[in-house]
Amino acid sequence: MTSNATPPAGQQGSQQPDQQQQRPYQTKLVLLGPAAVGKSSVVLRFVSNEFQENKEPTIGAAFLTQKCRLDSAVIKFEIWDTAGQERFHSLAPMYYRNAQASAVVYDITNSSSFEKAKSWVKELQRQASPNIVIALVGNKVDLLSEEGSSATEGAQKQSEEGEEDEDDDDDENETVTGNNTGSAAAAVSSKRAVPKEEAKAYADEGGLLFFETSAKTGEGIVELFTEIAKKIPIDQLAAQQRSTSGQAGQAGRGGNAGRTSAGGNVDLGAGGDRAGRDACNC
Ligand SMILES: Nc1nc2c(ncn2[C@@H]2O[C@H](COP(=O)(O)OP(=O)(O)OP(=O)(O)O)[C@@H](O)[C@H]2O)c(=O)[nH]1
Ligand SMILES: [Mg+2]
Repeated sequence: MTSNATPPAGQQGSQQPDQQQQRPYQTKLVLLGPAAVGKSSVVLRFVSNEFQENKEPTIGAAFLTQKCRLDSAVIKFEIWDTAGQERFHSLAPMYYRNAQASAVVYDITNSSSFEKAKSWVKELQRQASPNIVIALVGNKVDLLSEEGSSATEGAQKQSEEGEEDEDDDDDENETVTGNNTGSAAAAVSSKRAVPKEEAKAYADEGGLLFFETSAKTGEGIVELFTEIAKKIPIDQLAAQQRSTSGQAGQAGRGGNAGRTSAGGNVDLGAGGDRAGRDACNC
């Protein structure tokens, strides 16, 4: 279920009066990566500071917002959490178009997910905005220290569900869920499959931010979004938002709202109840 989270109490109350008046810079951020690597869980941790062991696969995409307060500015992330199943791949350009930032997520216990993440990075470098900030995110680091955890079972269960979905689509080999199922259950184990140094070297080479995270424990999550926020070129964003304020600005969520309708596959259930939240975990 995505109707999980009640916003943590007290976060909004921590704002200082002068900070409340500071106008946030809207920043479109898209999460990409193969199925079941934890994209939605990373967002859920960031937005609501929660984790679900058995998070269901995203259908289409979900929209959520969260503010991140830096010393110099407040960034309001407008987050598009895309579906990793291969059958949704063709929708992705709708979500990364005009995005200022992207987090490309893989599962550190699944090397195939790292390969797929790299192909998402390539796609972004070819087709997204040239100055997009890209972060490579190796998720599920908690599995390194947990043998036979319930989270492992949860991930496996979700993979099985993902496989059913893919059966409908005759496309089961194209998702990472296929690597996490049945006899390959060991792939979702406590063993690291993607060396940190290798991923970091790849990220450095491509000028990407790099983080290892755990949506389960919260490790690295705030750092991820804070470092992305710091790399957003605020001056450009300000100029852009000034020039469009009389037009697209009136649409609330800006151009995203139009694309949501156009896509027709957006699952707003996960984020709709939080889309207007002002809380900030940064
Ligand atoms: N142990 C552990 N499990 C995680 C972590 N993040 C996600 N999971 C589990 O992995 C499974 C998949 O998580 P999701 O967040 O739905 O993955 P996703 O990438 O959004 O998947 P799609 O929406 O299908 O693309 C769920 O069972 C989560 O509970 C993590 O950091 N650690
Ligand atoms: Mg998801």
